[in-house]
Amino acid sequence: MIKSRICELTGIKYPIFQGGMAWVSDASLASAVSNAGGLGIISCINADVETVHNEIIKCKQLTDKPFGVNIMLQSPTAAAVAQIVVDEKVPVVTTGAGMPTPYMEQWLKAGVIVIPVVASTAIAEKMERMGASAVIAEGGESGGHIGEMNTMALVPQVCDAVKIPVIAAGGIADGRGMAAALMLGAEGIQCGTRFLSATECTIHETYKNKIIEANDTATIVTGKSLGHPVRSLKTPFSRKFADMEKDPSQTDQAIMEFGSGSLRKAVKNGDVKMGSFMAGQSAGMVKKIQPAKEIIEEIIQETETLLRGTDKYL
Ligand code: TUI
Repeated sequence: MIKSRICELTGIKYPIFQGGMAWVSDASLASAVSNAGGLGIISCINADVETVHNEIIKCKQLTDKPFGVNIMLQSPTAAAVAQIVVDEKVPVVTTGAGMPTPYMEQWLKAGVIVIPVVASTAIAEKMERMGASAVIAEGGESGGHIGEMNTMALVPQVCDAVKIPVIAAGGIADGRGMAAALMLGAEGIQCGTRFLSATECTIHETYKNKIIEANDTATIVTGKSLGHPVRSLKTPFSRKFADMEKDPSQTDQAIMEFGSGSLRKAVKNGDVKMGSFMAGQSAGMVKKIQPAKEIIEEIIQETETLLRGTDKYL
C-alpha cells in the first residue's frame, strides 16, 4: 500500500491528484477520482463563476471524499472563486500560472489546504514561507500552460528546497512514472492527460480519440513569444498558431485573437480545425477509455510491483 504525507494531509487513500484542467475538470471527473481514492479537482476555468459554483455543489453530492478546486490565477474569475471555495468549505485548493499571494490569508484562516503548482525552486520556497501545505512541481512535459523546467530535473530540486511534501506532475501517466517520481523524492503525483481518457471525463469524444491516437511526438508548444507557453496536440490550429508567431507581420493581438476560445472549441465541440486540444507528452501512453477507478488502481498496482522489484539492480 503506497502511503505518504499527502494522504495524511488531505485524507485521501492514494497519493494521486487529478489535474485541474481548464474546461475539462468538472464534478463528474473530480467525484469519480475522489471516489476511487485519489484527489479529484474541479477547474475554475469554465463558462462563468456560477457554473464553477454549481460543479462544487454537484461534486459534494457525488462524493463524500475530499476533493479540490484549481484556481488559475490569471483567470478573471480567480477572486470570485477564491471566495466560493471558502464559503463552500472546499477542503483543498491548488493554484496555477502565478502567485496566489492575494488569497493566501483568507484560505489559511478558513482552514483550506493550499497546494500551489510551482515551476521553479524559488516559487516553491516562497509558497512554503506563505503557508502552503505542499507544492505540485510541474514539469514542461505537461499539457496546457507550462514552465521552463522538465519534471526529471525540477522535482528533486524542489524536494531539496522545501520541507513540505512535493507532488510531481508532468509526463506521468502510469506506474513507471509514479515509481520514478517517488524515487526523485516526491510524495505523490498529479496526472492530467491520463484522466482525459476516463469514462467519467465529459470532454467531446473526438478529444478522447485524439488522445488515444497520439504518439510520443504528437504535441507542440505554442505561445512562447507571447510569454505564456502552452502545450497541445499538433492540429491545424496549433500549427497555424506557431506559424503566426514566426511571422513578423503578425501582431501579438492578432495571434491572441486567433487563439481566443480555442480550448472550449476542442472540449465542447471536438472542433478538429479550430480547437486547441491541450495535452501533455504522456498522451502517447494513453491507450484506452476506462473508468477513473481502473486508472488509479492500475497506476498503484504498477508502482507497487516496480518498487518491490528494485533489488534486481543491487
Ligand atoms: O496552470 C497550469 N496549466 C494551465 S492553465 C490553463 S488555462 C489556459 N487557457 C487558455 C490558454 C492558456 C491557458 C491551461 N493550462 N499549470 C500550472 C502551472 N503553473 N504551470 C506553470 C505554473 C507556474 C508558473 C509560474 C506557477 C507559478 C509561477 O510563478 C511565477 C510567476 O512569476 O508568476
